[in-house]
Amino acid sequence: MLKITKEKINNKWYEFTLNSHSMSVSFLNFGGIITKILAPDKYGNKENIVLCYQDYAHYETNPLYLGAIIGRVAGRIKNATIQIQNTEYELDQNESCHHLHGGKKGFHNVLWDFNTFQGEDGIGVTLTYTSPDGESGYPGNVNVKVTYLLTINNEFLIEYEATTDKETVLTLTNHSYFNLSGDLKKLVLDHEVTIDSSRILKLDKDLIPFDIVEDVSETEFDFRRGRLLQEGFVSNNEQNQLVGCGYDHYFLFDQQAANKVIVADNESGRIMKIKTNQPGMVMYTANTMQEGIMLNNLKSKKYLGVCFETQASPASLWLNDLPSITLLTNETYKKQTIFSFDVIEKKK
Ligand code: FUC
Repeated sequence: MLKITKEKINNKWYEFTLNSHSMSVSFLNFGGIITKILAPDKYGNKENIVLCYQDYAHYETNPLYLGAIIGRVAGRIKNATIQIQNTEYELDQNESCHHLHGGKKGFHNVLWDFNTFQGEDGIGVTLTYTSPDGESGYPGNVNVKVTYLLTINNEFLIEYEATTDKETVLTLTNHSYFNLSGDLKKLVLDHEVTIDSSRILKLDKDLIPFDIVEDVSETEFDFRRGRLLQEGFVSNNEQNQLVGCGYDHYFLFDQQAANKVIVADNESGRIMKIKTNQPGMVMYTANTMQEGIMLNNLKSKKYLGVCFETQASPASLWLNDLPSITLLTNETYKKQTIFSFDVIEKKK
């Protein structure tokens, strides 16, 4: 029933596929990049529900950050500068004067060691990487372990663990773009999303959070009772318009619901639920996606996918009252995100 396969790609990487009776997840040991998630629709058709490049060579530069592990710090760090115990560290500036997604040599762009494992209820691969002191400007030698696990219950778990030998900052995520229509049949306009969140971070023109919105009630950011993504694409809300008409915002979870996020595509019947012990996530609806890059069967374009980047926000470095991203030498960073897949109603 459960099976792992491993295939050599372009003579330098491995692509692993975790197979259960009803779905499969494929990924590379380069960047831990998820290349495919095949999940059934309401008729039982298995189709790919994440964006992937047609040509594997594109993962080398990965301009869209497709499917990758993001670190050391996911998101933007203002002026590419951090301060830790009165020492200032200059990070890579890879988006004008700012630092984005761990810099040029972020975790999306390194080769990970791997170990496969197989249990009765699940199979998986543990990816490990040691990020040397000073990499991309960050202090501390950091040992990172990311585990991908597929269970017999159609759950895909991502577990993150990290330790450091010097106080540092760290917040990891995965940058998969989901499109539940299957094989990119349509844009994500009528994906219906529910989020356990009443607070978001407000962005400045460089997409850097500068304030907390304490109550999203009666705005396009209130997803507590479910909302179609397109409502934010056409809205007059200045925050939707600022990011290219859509969402690229950090949502703080309220911790009211077990599922922090629920995503449904009525036509295919696919439904994805997300549970996590992360305090929030960035929802990015590919508003500013570079267009024209060949994906599996069509070219990249705006609104072709949606990312749910569960993480703590780097804005905690300059805004009060947000969960910290500091990692101390006597701590182990331990986070988990579980994606579970189902269909709304099975059809014959
Ligand atoms: C997301 C966004 C960014 C960026 C990137 C590719 O995490 O927050 O704006 O475009 O992904």
